[in-house]
Amino acid sequence: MHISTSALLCLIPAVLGHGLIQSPPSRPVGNALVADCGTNVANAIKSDNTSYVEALPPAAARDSAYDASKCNLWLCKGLQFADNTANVQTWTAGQVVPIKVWIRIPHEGIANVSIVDTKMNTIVGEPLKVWSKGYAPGRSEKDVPADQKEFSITVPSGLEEKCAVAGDCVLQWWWFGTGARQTYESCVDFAIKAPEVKERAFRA
Ligand SMILES: *[C@@H]1O[C@H](CO)[C@@H](O)[C@H](O)[C@H]1NC(C)=O
Ligand SMILES: *[C@@H]1O[C@H](CO)[C@@H](O)[C@H](O)[C@H]1NC(C)=O
Ligand SMILES: [Cu+2]
Repeated sequence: MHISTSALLCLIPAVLGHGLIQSPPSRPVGNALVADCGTNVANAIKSDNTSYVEALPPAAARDSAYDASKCNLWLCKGLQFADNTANVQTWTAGQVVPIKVWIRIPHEGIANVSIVDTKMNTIVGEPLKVWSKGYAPGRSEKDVPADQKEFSITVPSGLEEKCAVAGDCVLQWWWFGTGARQTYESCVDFAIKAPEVKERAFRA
């Protein structure tokens, strides 16, 4: 009875938990999250930072500090760039970036890794990675295929302006467990550096 077991697992606070990006470092809980999303949301994420997004809107609704204009719970779980400035990655177009995901409790479903424009809240270009089925099957992390936990993305070209400033774009890993009907999100902050101009490529 896989489905009922995992449904039960979701209800036991001690084993709540699902996944996040471990490497590069993903957005953590911090003061900016408390200020923009409120203590209830911050505490919910603190108690299990791998847990699902659907638990957060009810927590926010009971908190007068929650400011929907600054805290989009459906983008990076509301986690804020200001809390992750120490971990900004600098990437160039074409760079291959290894990603490591921690899947604490699997729930089979769909997933993708995309660059999101944080002001517009829209995906920039095509998703860099898509699993249209069969993501995170099984009952424990060891059941999950290795290439769903460790993979790499290639930094697209053409983002030198849009994503030049860290915080304007984010790399978001997004996973939806179709049976559990739960969404997981984890975000890496980065800035795109223009490729180095090759000096003296041409000599007269
Ligand atoms: C998530 O929580 C674990 C366990 O408390 C902690 O070791 C890790 O640093 C946290 N990661 C993030 C991105 O918040
Ligand atoms: C990809 O992720 C976004 C969230 O960033 C989600 O809204 C969308 O449905 C996902 N698309 C696919 C094809 O998985
Ligand atoms: Cu669950």
